Amino acid sequence: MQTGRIIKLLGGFYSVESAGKVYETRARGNFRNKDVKPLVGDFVDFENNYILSVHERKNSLVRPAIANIDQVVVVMSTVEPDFNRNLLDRFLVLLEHRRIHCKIYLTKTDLEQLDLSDYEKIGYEVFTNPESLLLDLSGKVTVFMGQTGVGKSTLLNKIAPRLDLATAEISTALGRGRHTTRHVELYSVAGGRIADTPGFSSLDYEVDTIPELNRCFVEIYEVSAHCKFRECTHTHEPECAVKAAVESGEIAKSRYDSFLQLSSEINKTREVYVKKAKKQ
Ligand SMILES: Nc1nc2c(ncn2[C@@H]2O[C@H](COP(=O)(O)OP(=O)(O)OP(=O)(O)O)[C@@H](O)[C@H]2O)c(=O)[nH]1
Ligand SMILES: [Mg+2]
Ligand SMILES: [Zn+2]
Repeated sequence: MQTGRIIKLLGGFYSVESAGKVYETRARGNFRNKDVKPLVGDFVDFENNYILSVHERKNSLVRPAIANIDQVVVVMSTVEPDFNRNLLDRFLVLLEHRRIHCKIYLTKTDLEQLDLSDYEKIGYEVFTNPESLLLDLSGKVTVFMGQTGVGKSTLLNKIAPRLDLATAEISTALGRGRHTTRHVELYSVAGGRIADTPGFSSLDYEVDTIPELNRCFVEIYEVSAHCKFRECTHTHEPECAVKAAVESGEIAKSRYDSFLQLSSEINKTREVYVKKAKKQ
């Protein structure tokens, strides 16, 4: 029996790397934890090209399906597709929820500039050039996520030209509703591993309670300790420290707006759920 790490999933085959060699394996036969589907990034025990078991994960994502991630770089473009603060906040909420360290990379700054200092202020590193990002990859598994067409594959090709990943004109990528990048693979780059991922058209931020949403907006969470009510929703309550911080400009209005929008989405989903439960 050997232990290794899954670095690629393609056509039902898991490529497992062990001691510098890559083995093509499958997950069936005497696979022990059948309820756990092996993911790229998983550490596994395998024998005769069959995965026997999956080691415990430190974290994972559903889309892309990758486990044991050290950091996610959320890739956003200034234009084409247009920069969207609400979408960025949805990414950040998902990653805070999954407790995965995240950074922001801004592309297409040659076409338009954008000031993201409000995100830096609340603790998210913002990158705009491949060189500084390269320094940050060693010893880590870094996953690049972002809407289709923002330039994830283009960025990775700049970081590691030998990858030669397929890229597409934005019109083609968005127009046909298909993604240029299709499978999940961890590439060895700059002493670490990186994964390009397919873009998507909608994002599930997975949070379904207001207290958890509160925790996932890091600066709102910090300030909310000073709200009069412990369960403050930062909407109608008196002596709300969050609303005061928005008014004073300490909390960005756009972040507060995202918080309110996601709150109302969560409340709506819960209402539907409660109604259904009552009917039964
Ligand atoms: N001007 C400019 N164009 C860019 C930049 N980065 C990417 N592009 C263009 O944007 C288009 C989409 O780039 P891709 O790298 O394929 O985007 P992607 O995020 O990998 O898209 P999916 O694989 O579909 O998720 C291509 O035409 C790129 O040439 C940039 O920094 N500046
Ligand atoms: Mg791509
Ligand atoms: Zn409050």
